[in-house]
Amino acid sequence: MKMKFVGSCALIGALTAASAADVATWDDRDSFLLNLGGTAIHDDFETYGINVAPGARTLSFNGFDATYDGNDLFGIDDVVNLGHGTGPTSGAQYLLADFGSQSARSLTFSFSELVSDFGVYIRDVELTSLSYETDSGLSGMAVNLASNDVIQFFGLTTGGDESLAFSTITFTMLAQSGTGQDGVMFDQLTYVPTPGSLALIGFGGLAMSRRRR
Ligand SMILES: [Ca+2]
Ligand SMILES: [Ca+2]
Ligand SMILES: [Ca+2]
Repeated sequence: MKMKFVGSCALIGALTAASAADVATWDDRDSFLLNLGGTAIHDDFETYGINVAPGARTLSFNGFDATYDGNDLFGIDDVVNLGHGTGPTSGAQYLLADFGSQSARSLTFSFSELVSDFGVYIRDVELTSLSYETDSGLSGMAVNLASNDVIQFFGLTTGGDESLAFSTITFTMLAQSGTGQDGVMFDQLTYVPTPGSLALIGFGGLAMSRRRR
């Protein structure tokens, strides 16, 4: 089993030992999928139009947004043979984000509900490594510097601890190992809304129906 516990001092200090031990990151998608805390929603980036373009912006998907803060290429792309790697890990499309050029850049996924678990394939990381950070205070290394066309998986599960559920997860490039852009492909994204967020949606719907009376 390929699994490692999240073990930062700050995290352990802020949590009980039991809940901290339930947080895990995964570099193997099959193991990640076996350890989800609820019903998963999968997005293969196949149902959107091609919209790759240069510049910082936010794109909306089904149940989440993706915000890129760089000035290079970002968006849904379908180029399979890139000449320096290949694109999707599944289907014909993927979410492309260019990192690199000696300045820190980030990609943030923002969810409309709190999520307990998140995972995604990250392909072709060859100039930098990517760290991750959630708005619930979880952070660490997502994927290490690899070589051309290597497919890596990053998964994060919170073990059902509602205090660790998050609505954003940000991937930020670390020190760059060379010059130029590093096109990185994200594909087969998975997230699990928490039962609490579903209850909140139900409650909100009830409140709205009451106001309409
Ligand atoms: Ca795909
Ligand atoms: Ca490449
Ligand atoms: Ca690359």
